Amino acid sequence: MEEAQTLLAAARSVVVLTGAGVSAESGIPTFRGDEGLWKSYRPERLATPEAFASDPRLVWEWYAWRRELVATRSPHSGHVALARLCQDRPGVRLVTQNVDGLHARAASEIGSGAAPPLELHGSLFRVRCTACRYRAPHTASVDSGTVETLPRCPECGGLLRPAVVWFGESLDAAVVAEAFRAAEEAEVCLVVGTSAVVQPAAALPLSTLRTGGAVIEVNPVPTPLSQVAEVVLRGPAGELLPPLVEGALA
Ligand code: BJW
Ligand code: ZN
Repeated sequence: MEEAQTLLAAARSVVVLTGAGVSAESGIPTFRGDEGLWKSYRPERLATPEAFASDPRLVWEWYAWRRELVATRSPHSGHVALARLCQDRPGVRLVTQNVDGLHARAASEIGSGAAPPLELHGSLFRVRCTACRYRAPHTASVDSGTVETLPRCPECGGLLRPAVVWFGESLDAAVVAEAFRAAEEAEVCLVVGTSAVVQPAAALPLSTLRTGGAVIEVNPVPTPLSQVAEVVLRGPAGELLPPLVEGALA
């Protein structure tokens, strides 16, 4: 812990990459692992454009369930610690694979004016049209009972879909470019709660390493990144991030 605090305290530029594990202690299931969502739902049935094209009702049902779950949950001490780090240190950029919006909620809870997190995989609370370029925030509840009740585009009447990035889809090029720029400039990449297997997100810490920076990993279990990390903190984000950030900001 001390080594991680010292590294983080000394770094002028930091990129933080988070994954589903950072929200686990808020009661939001991760994807992989024993308790993960993929244990009960096959990714190719739900998180691909092909799945949506073949059964939009089923896919919307899954997303409606996750939206409702997230709406009842709150950011925990780990989210708040990261929000504080971003607030106090202008050189820190937060990049998340999560679609739950909890980092932004934590930032708003503490009144942070820091740049919003870069959301690599989109958001559960935005939609886009499958037929035109319409995109918008969307928090209203979705009736996924039948295809007829699914949300429709106000511009063209096309079917709306969650504005998240599914397997085989490209990420927003501007968001990816900004995330890689931050990772390349960073002296430290703090990686929290990701299995580090999904590309291109998993390559971000490698960019930091390539340009001479160091990786700190926070995860209860080993990942492919563990062997290249300078420091590995084994344990849950909610327990480890508050002392890590407190020490780095002291
Ligand atoms: C805790 C904790 C606690 C628990 N505290 N930690 C072969 C090689 C390389 C790449 C590919 C390949 N074949 C295909 C690809 C490309 C593919 C990919 O990477 N696949 C790999 C699986 C192999 N990538 C893509 O398709 C991406 N697009 C792309 O590459 O475009 C170009 C292209 C186009 C066409 C063809 C090929 C390329 C898009 C990826 C989109 C990912 N989308 C999802 C769903 C988003 C929407 C939704 O949420 O529904 O994003 S999948 C899912 O995985 C979600 C997550 O953001 C993402 C990453 O998961 P994450 O966050 O790491 O979660 P977990 O569950 O895996 O891990 C949780 C971790 O937390 C664990 O380590 C726990 O130990 C830990 N943890 N409790 C701290 N309390
Ligand atoms: Zn439309």
